[in-house]
Amino acid sequence: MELPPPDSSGIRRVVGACPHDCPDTCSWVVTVQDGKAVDLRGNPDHPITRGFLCTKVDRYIERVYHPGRVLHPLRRVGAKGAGKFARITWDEALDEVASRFLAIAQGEYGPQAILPYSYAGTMGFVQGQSMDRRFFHKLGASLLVRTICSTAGTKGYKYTVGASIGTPPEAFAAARFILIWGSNILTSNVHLWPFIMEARKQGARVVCIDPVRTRTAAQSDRWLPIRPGTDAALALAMMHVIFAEGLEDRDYIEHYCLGGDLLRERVAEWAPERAAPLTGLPAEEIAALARDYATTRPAVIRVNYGLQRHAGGGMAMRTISCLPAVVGAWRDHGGGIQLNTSGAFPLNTKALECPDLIPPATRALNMIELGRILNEVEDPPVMALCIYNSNPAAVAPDQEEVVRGLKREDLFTVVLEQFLTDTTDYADIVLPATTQFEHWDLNKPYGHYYLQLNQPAIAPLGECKPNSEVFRLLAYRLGFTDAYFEDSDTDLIRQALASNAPALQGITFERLLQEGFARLSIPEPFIPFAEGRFPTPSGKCEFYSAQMARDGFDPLPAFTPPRESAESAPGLAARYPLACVSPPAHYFLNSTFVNVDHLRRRVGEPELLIHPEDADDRGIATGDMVRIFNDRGTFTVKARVTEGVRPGVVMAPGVWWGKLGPDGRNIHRVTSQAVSDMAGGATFYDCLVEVEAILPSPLC
Ligand SMILES: Nc1nc2c(c(=O)[nH]1)N[C@H]1C(S)=C(S)[C@@H](COP(=O)(O)OP(=O)(O)OC[C@H]3O[C@@H](n4cnc5c(=O)[nH]c(N)nc54)[C@H](O)[C@@H]3O)O[C@H]1N2
Ligand SMILES: Nc1nc2c(c(=O)[nH]1)N[C@H]1C(S)=C(S)[C@@H](COP(=O)(O)OP(=O)(O)OC[C@H]3O[C@@H](n4cnc5c(=O)[nH]c(N)nc54)[C@H](O)[C@@H]3O)O[C@H]1N2
Ligand code: SF4
Ligand SMILES: [Mo]
Repeated sequence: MELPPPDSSGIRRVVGACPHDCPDTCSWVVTVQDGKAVDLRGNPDHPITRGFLCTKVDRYIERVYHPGRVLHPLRRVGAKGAGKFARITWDEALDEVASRFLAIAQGEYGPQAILPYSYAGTMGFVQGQSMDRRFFHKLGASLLVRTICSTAGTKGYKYTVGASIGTPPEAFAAARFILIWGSNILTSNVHLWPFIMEARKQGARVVCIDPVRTRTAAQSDRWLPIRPGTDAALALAMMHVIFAEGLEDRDYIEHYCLGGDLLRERVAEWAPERAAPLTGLPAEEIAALARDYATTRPAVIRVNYGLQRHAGGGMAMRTISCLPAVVGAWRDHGGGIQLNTSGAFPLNTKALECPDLIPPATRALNMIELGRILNEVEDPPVMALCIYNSNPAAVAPDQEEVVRGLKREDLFTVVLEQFLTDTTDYADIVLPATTQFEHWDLNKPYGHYYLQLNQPAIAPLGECKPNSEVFRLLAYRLGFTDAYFEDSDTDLIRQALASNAPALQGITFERLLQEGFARLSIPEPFIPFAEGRFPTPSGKCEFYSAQMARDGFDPLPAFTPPRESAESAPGLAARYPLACVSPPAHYFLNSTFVNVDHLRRRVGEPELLIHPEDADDRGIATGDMVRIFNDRGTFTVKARVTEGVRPGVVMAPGVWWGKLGPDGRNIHRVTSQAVSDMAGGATFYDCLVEVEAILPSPLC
């Protein structure tokens, strides 16, 4: 592997990129002495990172050199789930994986009985979506639809705005009204916060809409504790007030939007009094919010994915994303909305993934239905699972079903991992994976407009290999001799950048090697839709979407109640009256970092936040161990009674490793595999539960 040379003192400083699934995609600087990483800090030259990393990745060195790192291949020796392994060589491991894959592919079930399962353990293109895809496409494996995070909201936003493009973070500094909608910025998007602070210094007001008084809500001027899954009703009522009081930007609507009159008619049905009981927010508050939003300029919304993990999540995002066009906020530097910025990066994913290799009629399986896939899918059943960049035994919904599937004796499971997670406990073979310090990658963000190169800083620890290399070696063993399996990691990065798209002009591998990161070639300041030109079919912001009608949706903004709510399922709500959300914990990143002792100590233990009214009804006090349950399952945590959640809502911060919690389980014992309205998205915040105190067993 090529490593950058040391300076005369033997110290090297290597610019890389944080690989984690986070909108900020920080640029970092690793200091290496005698081949060991000794310091890590945020790149001070990067305009978004601005010299600091978050509290989790500040401990990345501890994670890299953690005694729990998997350093050589392992073969299972105990029962599935016991996590007992013996060391084997790479040759033995690769031979076994290759021969099992080959036997399945050539046997009665065929190659579609093999399923890759990966998500965003690393967001890098090389280690996340290149050689792996080539390998599985060539093999003819089943395709995985990667829905666990964001597909419903992304689709809803796309119907309205056209692509995942929005207000740049830097522009938030110019805003005077900032609406934080289902986003815990201080925890999950912390590099946006300094820009919000700058705006505040200039007098901006900050309002936060969240069922939970998060760190971000607590720092905002106003917290609106909405009932989960009802955001579309709030947005419709806001638009009602805006149109009823003539606060809309008629000129913007006329020139740059489609369906203004139809939208006006639709929202006429949505007086705040109708939305109030649904959202749990007083009608006057809704009206006041609408007026503030419509009359303060520039006004910007930071919306995030929490609110789309519900039955109507796609439609909710579609509806909210109409707001900036209704009031003409897109005109202003500092106005608009940000959900995701990744649609602005025209990287050549086709070259990386070689989708042309996919055999015709290959089936696609939805990752959030892993439990169902492993236990119920036939024709062919899944007989081999190859998991990398993901920890499904901890993060996937309906854990009881997931674990039942992973325990199948006839299932061959190989996991590429850095650690022995809840998932590796069920693996037949574990392959040791490098970390971001040890491999090349190219990292695009989803919360800003800079592209980052990750250079390796240290040699791989132990016998670890990058994912890309594992798939190259497996391809070789399966006799795939095509030239595209020979591409090196740096070849792959060059291929990703090979594009005539204007936004990538001037961004080359050589330049990234020199500079570490590069801003897309887009105007400065970037005010994407000041003069319309939306990347929708009509070129306008689509309040009315013919495409939605063709896809079987209401073509106008609408409200779909949560699947598990008094509105949709009164019987269920009577038995399980509490709506349970499980958003990111401050010191973990999904299930990553749970095993880093320093960070786990900061969190303490798995807990459940519950409102005093709900706690009193159940005789629960802070510190009590409680059982959270519904028809899908049950798990144990410690209660914290707080007014920081609204009555009727409980919050269990995610995502603990079950095996590091009190009963070997986590929140996903109660979540469901049901899909959202759009793009098969996850609905694990659409989840009714009951909670009871666990009484100490009587002494006898
Ligand atoms: N520290 C930390 N940072 C992270 C992560 C992490 O695990 N830890 N995860 C990363 C990943 S993968 C992602 S996708 C992003 C996610 O980042 P966020 O989008 O900020 O996280 P979400 O889980 O989407 O939840 C955001 C907020 O939405 C609220 N919420 C839940 N349901 C609703 C609802 O129906 N309506 C409204 N208005 N609010 C609701 C939750 O209470 C939560 O405070 O963060 C990334 N950053
Ligand atoms: N209840 C609840 N559930 C959730 C969420 C929530 O907020 N609440 N968040 C959801 C969301 S938004 C998401 S995105 C998903 C995320 O779910 P996952 O994508 O599974 O993410 P992580 O839990 O971070 O696990 C990633 C794993 O990849 C491994 N890894 C990292 N880098 C590499 C590498 O280079 N090679 C290999 N082989 N492995 C690597 C890490 O060690 C880690 O174990 O979880 C979802 N599940
Ligand atoms: S997790 Fe996010 S905030 Fe933390 S270092 Fe990585 S990109 Fe930056
Ligand atoms: Mo995510």
